[in-house]
Amino acid sequence: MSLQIGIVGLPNVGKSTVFNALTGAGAAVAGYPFTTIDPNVGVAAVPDVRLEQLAALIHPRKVVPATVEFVDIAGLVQGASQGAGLGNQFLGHIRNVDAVAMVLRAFRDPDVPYVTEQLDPLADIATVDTELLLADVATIERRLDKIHLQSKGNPRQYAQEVTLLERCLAHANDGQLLRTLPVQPGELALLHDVNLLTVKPRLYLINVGEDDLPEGGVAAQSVRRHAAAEGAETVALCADLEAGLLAWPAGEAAAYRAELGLHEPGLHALLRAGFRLLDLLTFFTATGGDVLRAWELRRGSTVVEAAGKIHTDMARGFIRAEVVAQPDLVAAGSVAHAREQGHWRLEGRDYIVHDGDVLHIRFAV
Ligand SMILES: Nc1nc2c(ncn2[C@@H]2O[C@H](COP(=O)(O)OP(=O)(O)O)[C@@H](O)[C@H]2O)c(=O)[nH]1
Ligand SMILES: [Mg+2]
Repeated sequence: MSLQIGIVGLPNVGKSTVFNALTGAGAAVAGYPFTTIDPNVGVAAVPDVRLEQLAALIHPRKVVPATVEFVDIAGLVQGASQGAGLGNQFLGHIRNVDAVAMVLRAFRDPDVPYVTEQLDPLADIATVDTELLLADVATIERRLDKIHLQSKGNPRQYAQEVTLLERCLAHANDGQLLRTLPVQPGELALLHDVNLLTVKPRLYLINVGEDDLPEGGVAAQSVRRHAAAEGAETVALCADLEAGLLAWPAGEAAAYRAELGLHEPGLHALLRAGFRLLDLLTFFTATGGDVLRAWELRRGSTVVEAAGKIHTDMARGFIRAEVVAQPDLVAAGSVAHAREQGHWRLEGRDYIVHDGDVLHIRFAV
């Protein structure tokens, strides 16, 4: 299953506008495919200049980009952790995604009502986080109660988890996101099983007015400082503008962006940030020169895991991988030249895939 990013935030901040723009962007970017799995889940193509460079070299019949899935999650309201609004449904959706993109309203528009009178993205982050933290506290308490019952005969078995959960509880009760709690690698797996909301990697998507582009103005600055302290990503864009420009001829859209001081669509920066957030890298395959494809893969994966993404038979019957780094292949100008220049290597099953590797898997079944 693909990794998913949940788009969350208060009502009327621009979540659906961003989601729909990501949909449209897929169609507009060189015919890259976008499919909607259900009205709230979409697959967005990740723009990658390396894919275009390879296409210019290989002239494939078809080009398939790497993808990221987005989920448009209903707006959160204060009290969600107690079931207010779509409370439980909202939190359940966040539980199912791998990372969170929190949309923050920094655009002014008297025609679009807002929950507060003043725009204050930091206060909005605090509102959402309070609900997420309350939900996490409830989850941890339930888990501790359960362990308490189960461990009567054998308290030692759960000692490590109990200590960790108590540390989490203290951290969350102190108003701190659990993703900022220092943990050991072994403890991470334990936390993963408990499925807490504030552990998930996070991106702040600051939806600014057109006047505040390209930097995003003071609101964006304060969010960036907040994000840096948390180790979160930030992207500032104007959702309305991004959505609107998709309907423009490419040249005119680019000229208008340039006037605003933007050198690329904000959606591209968002997609790249999402890719980093999910800790993904890209590898490429060119099957018989026919289909050139970019694949997303978790950082640190072996070449056998990469092969398994392409086809389970390739992982099962893996023999060796032929590997060339994308820049070396492009610089060489052809596979034959890359081989002559010694850039084409053979790697065994333990090889850890690098970002930009072009792979050809040798396998037998
Ligand atoms: N002026 C302005 N309006 C926006 C912007 N982004 C979204 N909107 C408008 O705000 C309203 C709510 O947007 P929507 O995406 O449905 O918000 P959601 O409730 O967070 O999903 C819509 O009328 C949008 O057109 C923006 O960047 N600038
Ligand atoms: Mg919406």
